[in-house]
Amino acid sequence: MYGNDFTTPDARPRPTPDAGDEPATFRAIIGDDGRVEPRDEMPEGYRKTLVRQIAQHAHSEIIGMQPEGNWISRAPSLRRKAILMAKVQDEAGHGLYLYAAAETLGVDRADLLDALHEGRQKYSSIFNYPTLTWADVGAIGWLVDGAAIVNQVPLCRCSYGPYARAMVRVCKEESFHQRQGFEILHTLSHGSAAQKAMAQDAVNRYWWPSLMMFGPADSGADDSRGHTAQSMAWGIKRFSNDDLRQRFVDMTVPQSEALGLTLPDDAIAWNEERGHYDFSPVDFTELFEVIRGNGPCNAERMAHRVGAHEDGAWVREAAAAYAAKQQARREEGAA
Ligand code: FAQ
Repeated sequence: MYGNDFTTPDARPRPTPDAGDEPATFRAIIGDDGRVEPRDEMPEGYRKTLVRQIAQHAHSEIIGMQPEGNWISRAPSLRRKAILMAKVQDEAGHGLYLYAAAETLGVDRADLLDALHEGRQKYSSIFNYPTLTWADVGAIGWLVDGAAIVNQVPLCRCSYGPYARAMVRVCKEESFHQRQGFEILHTLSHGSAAQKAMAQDAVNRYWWPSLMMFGPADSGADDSRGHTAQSMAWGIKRFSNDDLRQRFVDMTVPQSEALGLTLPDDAIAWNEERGHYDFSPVDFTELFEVIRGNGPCNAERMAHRVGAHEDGAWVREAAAAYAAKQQARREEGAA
């Protein structure tokens, strides 16, 4: 029901990798649908694409702690508070696995964080929307984690080994996250009229931004736009953004019915011929505006992140000094 495990074969045949100046060993691994490991030869473009995507993903996990962290002190019960704390902590852990995966590509996490703080690297658009009510925590779990799962399950088969392996654990945890969101909304939608209205309002506000999470259109007339074609040729992405968005809609519509909530799109209807739900076109102008920094909370999110990083400088310094002391002791002992 939650759609966290799907095994559908790749949606369309992967284009034959462009031979270009790609090392033969790399082409053989990609051709066999194997895993590229850190010490394997790889084209610079492949390495750079992975650094960009994995860093953006890691940044999303840690910035994504903010909208929900905002509700830890106001969760409506001790049980809800404990669950939410565990979830937010999980997101920090996902950031750590992902920064570690990026480091296997020869970059330093301190540099990646600088790039985030200086606006040279992105994070997911979705975390620039506010969490106005407790129901928003439910909507994030159900819709945002739901979208994250649909996007990330195929990444467990990404051609880059360290990223693919990190995704296996991340996806298992996201699956719990989605269930907690669904449960929050289910409780609210079966509560008082005011609670149900709060749940509906949260879904109304989070629906479209969740569809935007999948990225801009990249099929049909937009087939050659963005990074999708090359990333699919390299086995980094397994599906187009549009295919995953459709999969998410197909999974979510029946769940909304189980919740007794509606999705804010009158065009949603089962299309027998296509075997999918139809839905209205996504407003990508809004997505690009949010990516450019003009979403409702971009400035707040970045200010909070940079402040937290500065406040944590003493911890990093203390850890580095301790590691240096331990290293010096080991060297003394060995001498
Ligand atoms: N936001 O050609 P494409 C989570 C950019 S889930 C911002 O399609 P690509 C869990 C893109 O970077 C969220 N920017 O690019 C959680 C590119 O920019 P560039 C994180 C976006 O990379 C839940 C340009 O637009 N998940 O954190 C977005 O092939 C709850 C063209 O786009 C991941 O990062 C966007 N939504 O495909 C945590 C998953 N979409 O470099 C806390 C891994 C696109 O040309 C609470 N990433 N852009 O300037 C991916 O799967 C891919 O990177 C996509 C984008 C699908 C996001």
